[in-house]
Amino acid sequence: MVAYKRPIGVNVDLETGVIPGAKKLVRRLSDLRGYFLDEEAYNELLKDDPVVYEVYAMEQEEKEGDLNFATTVLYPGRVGKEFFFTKGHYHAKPNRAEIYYGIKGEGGMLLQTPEGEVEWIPMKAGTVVYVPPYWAHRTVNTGDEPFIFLAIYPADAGHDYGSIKERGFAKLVIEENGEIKLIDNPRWKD
Ligand code: S6P
Ligand code: ZN
Repeated sequence: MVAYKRPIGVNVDLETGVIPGAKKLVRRLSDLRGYFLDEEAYNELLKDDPVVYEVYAMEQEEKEGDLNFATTVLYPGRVGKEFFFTKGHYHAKPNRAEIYYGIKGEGGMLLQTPEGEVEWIPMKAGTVVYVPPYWAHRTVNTGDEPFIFLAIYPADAGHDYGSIKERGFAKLVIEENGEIKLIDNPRWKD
């Protein structure tokens, strides 16, 4: 006999990204130590320790076949030339895919295979991004207002932050002379 769970319907606040009843996670700059290239700029900004992003997650038990969903509110800002970003991760079960949907603001997603092949997908309200199995993914706020999006992912996907924390992505997303640029990450090692 199947133990039926109850369906859920919630309204995401499209201005703030809040999902009523969701679990809230806050990531401050101090949670992102070692992630940004410019350590001097990082330490200077750390005096205020700003919130870089918040996640509102509706998560189920980590079982195959079920789905989670979560909004992320990624604040505008930079550490040196680098735009604020989420930590970025592979899934602990690396073959699990994911869908993102842009709600507000502007930014993009950096994706990377374990071999270091990188893709950059610009995002704004209405953009749907398909994250294929095996690709690490990080979102970046390239605008001057909060960048808000919804993610839908398998409940058993999990997060593997380790290799991104150690090596980062092969590309950095920076602002230079008023332009958004992707440059090689000097700390990236194959
Ligand atoms: C989960 C999904 C998102 C991120 C969130 C924060 O699979 O990709 O909900 O968890 O955007 O990013 P991160 O890299 O700190 O988990
Ligand atoms: Zn994910």
